[in-house]
Amino acid sequence: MKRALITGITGQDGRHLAQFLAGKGYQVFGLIHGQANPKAQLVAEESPALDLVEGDLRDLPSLIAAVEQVQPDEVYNLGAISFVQLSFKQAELTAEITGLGVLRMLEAVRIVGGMENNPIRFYQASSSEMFGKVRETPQNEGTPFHPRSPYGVAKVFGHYTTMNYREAYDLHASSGILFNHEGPRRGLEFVTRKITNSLARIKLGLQDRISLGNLDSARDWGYAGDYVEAMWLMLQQDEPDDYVVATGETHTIREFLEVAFRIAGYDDWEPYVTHDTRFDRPAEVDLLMGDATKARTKLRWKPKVSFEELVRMMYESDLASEQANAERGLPRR
Ligand code: G4F
Repeated sequence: MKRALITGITGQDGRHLAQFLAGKGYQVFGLIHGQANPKAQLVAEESPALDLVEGDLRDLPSLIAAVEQVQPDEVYNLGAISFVQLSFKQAELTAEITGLGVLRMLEAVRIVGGMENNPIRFYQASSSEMFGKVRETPQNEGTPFHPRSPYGVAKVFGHYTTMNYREAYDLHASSGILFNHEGPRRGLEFVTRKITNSLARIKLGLQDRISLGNLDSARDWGYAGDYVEAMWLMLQQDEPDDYVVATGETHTIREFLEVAFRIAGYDDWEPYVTHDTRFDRPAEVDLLMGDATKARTKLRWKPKVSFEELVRMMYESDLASEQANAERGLPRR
């Protein structure tokens, strides 16, 4: 039985990946930090066979102890401060966790090492935010980086550090440059889930409007459940490498609103949306669109869920859960 250690186990991708790997017959371990982490119960319920191990991306000894305890075949480093807007307010903490956390996890893997004939394989969650002010469209593995946020800068550090450990220590260390990936498990702070959840509440008469920032930026949005398969495929290759994971389609926030409101049975979204400058960013990423040709050809990976199916899935899930909450008499937010 293969053993996998996942950091960021309580996040959207960690939860999807834990279930995906369990389905492949892995024994899955999730790194969890902090006392009485409120999300520990949720992941334990979702993935009953999952083992939680204590450790913190700010604390190298705890990471070494976790890797020693688990003796993983594969480590997936998904842990990060992943909300771009927060990274502007907590830039140092973002550099510490999203950036230096990668270095510490790689050190733990290098120090513990794994069996001589079966060294630990490492996956780094790199991000399309590294392309930032894009130099070309679509973006591929060779497109230069120009990050536009402390989050993007920290991800570039993590990306190059992973590459350096691969070259310097011969680690089987790969990076997935994942474009935006969403789904019903997405946090409510991200724009897609904020829209589908607010829309469900508007439909149920629980809310009047959605306050949003910049509606003109465009993103390449895929389904998170599809993207975790690409992570796993990277670690099954003989050679480590970097891969763009994307749909190749891009849509503005306006288009997302149009599709979501149409699915919910509205002709026009504009009366329900107001602009709030609090959601504007000091520096914006205007357009992301990925070219995943390498992942398609080398990994034989392709996304299964279309943009419209993704929006529908998220809206229907939010409608069902908001309806259930309303029926249970939970207080209005
Ligand atoms: O949903 P977002 O917060 O995602 P963003 O910034 O693209 O980052 C996400 O994807 C990255 C991959 O490219 C990941 F690396 C990262 O961890 C994260 O998962 O914002 C999307 C767009 C932005 O242009 C933002 O300015 O939506 C715009 N937006 C407009 N109004 C808003 C809002 N974003 C948020 N979160 N909230 C708003 O009210």
